[in-house]
Amino acid sequence: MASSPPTSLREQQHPMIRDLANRMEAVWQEYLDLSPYALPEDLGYVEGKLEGERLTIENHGYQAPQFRKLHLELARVGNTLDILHCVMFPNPQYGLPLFGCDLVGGRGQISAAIVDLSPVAETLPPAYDAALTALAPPPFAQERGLPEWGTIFSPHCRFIRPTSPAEEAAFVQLIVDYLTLHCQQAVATEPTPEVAAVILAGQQRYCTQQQQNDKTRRVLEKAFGDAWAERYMTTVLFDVPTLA
Ligand code: BLA
Repeated sequence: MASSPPTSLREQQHPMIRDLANRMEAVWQEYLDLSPYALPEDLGYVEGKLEGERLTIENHGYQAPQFRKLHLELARVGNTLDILHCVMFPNPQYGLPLFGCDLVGGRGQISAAIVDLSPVAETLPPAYDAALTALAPPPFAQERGLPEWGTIFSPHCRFIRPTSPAEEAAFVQLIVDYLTLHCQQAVATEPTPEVAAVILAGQQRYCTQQQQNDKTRRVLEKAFGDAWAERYMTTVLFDVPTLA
């Protein structure tokens, strides 16, 4: 199943996905001291078949002192489904929330665009709350309701279906604003090893809930089978570290 990428997938993807991928990597490079993160060897670039259409997944992994894993995934099913998935997992010595976003679309229309800074404790650190409130993001025409497993998200979570290129651009900017705020907060945070167990428990809860997203699981199961989907969801998308 593993092979090497022909050309960068993002060049073929929906413009909102391409723009966001480029801008997120630029923010990471601006603020963080990046080094490569090794994904399981056979899972960096993968191809499968979903209902006769080719599913291509391209993973980008980095780490930084504040983050044990920065994961940006681009995926495409034939010409029908385009996906950008990103989660930033802090090192457990840092009392930081989880940044996550997902763009899902097909046939030229993004149907789901979600971003959040999700707390690993009861609430977000106060500096985050204040800064996210101050962003005062614009209203979007179609707000979407969160699924049942979405209890992990903060009150600042935004989930929409963009209705125009202007809304797509505004939501990309909102994601970049959340990401920039997060990187600025992260580099200003000192490690506090005594919080590691609590932070890990919070990350564990986040991953357990995300693994219940049947829409993601179904796409992966149909292309690669149940066992592969389970391994992918628990080792690449939402793996939980143990205390070293
Ligand atoms: C929704 N995710 C979806 C949908 C699909 C995927 C097909 C349905 C689209 C829609 O309802 O319009 C598929 N997403 C994938 C796949 C991958 C992926 C295959 O990332 C990766 C290979 N999902 C995340 C993260 C968040 C997230 C980090 O991976 C949030 C921070 C959220 N995706 C999310 C939510 C939904 C969704 C909340 C809507 C689920 C629902 O309405 O039931």
